[in-house]
Amino acid sequence: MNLTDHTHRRLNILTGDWVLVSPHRMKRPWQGKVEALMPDTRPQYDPKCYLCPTNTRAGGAATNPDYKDTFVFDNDFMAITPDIPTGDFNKENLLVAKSERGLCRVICYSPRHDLTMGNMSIPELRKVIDLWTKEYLELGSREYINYVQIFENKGAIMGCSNPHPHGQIWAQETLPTEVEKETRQQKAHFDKYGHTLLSDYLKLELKEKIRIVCENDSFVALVPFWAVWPYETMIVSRESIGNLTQLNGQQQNDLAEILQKLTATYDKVFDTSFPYSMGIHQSPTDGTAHPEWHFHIHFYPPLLRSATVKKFMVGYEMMGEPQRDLTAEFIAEKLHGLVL
Ligand code: H2U
Ligand code: ZN
Repeated sequence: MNLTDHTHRRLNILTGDWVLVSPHRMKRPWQGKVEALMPDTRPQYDPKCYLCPTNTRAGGAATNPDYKDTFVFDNDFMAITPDIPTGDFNKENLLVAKSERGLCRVICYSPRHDLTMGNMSIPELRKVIDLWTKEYLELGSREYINYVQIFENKGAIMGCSNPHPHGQIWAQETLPTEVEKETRQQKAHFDKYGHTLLSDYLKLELKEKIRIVCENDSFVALVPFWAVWPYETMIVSRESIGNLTQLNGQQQNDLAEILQKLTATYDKVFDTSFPYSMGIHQSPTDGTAHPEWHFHIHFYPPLLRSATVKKFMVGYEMMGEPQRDLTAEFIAEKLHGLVL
């Protein structure tokens, strides 16, 4: 069989899940046309935005300071909270539940309401990375916090409530499902071969060269072989580092650079401010060493054929497994061609 003509399933080595790929259905929606970006009509400051400097937050919860670069605050509507009674619930192993403690924060990337990662400067993005690192360290060092999930929902289509450039942090007691799967897969590989799963994977990708979007001295952005979302990408560190606190100054700058480049490239795909969910996957903060963990960032964008056509995970995908027509290689070539 070959991967460009015949239906096949690809293994996500990070999770152990499979994706069905039907390349013969690939209708080329791409005409090679690159138009100028639509001008962003958002103001630099929006008096009604809950996240702009000096504004009052939703429900009058607090007033934002006149912040000049990044700003972090406790989420006014936390999904996970620190102060709950703890315990287990179990009826005949049929109804099973556990209490979950943690906390949630919101990070504003910039005081400017009209920016996104794709049009922020490298020094500005570096400040975001510095704050992510500080938060990971501070929250992760709390006794009951065993995992810190940093993420961003961008775009109304992703359920993001506000276009002001911001992300979130949910820090909690237990490894959430996706992270637990990735920990298991990475540990099995590390125990067997003595190096991280993603270092071996990256070596192969750099040799094959067909799924690379862009790269710099410290990071590679690629479309993973097992991508589910049409424009899914992953940023992987060249070195086997486990988390943000292990990046040196050069690597922090390189991370800012590749985040800017990748998100700016996304904006060119459909001449739109590209929506996505982005998340940083890094080592758990449970007090034990995690040599198996290899730092990476996932981007899961929902768009399929245009700025308004979304991919829905429905039908077979809900009942069976995710499916795609456009191959990872096809999308990687397209994205690579759009990199400035
Ligand atoms: P999104 O990035 O998915 O839109 O979520 C924004 C978060 O910001 C959301 O979790 C919080 C919401 O609870 N928020 C506040 O904490 N205070 C506010 O005044 C508005 C939104
Ligand atoms: Zn704003």
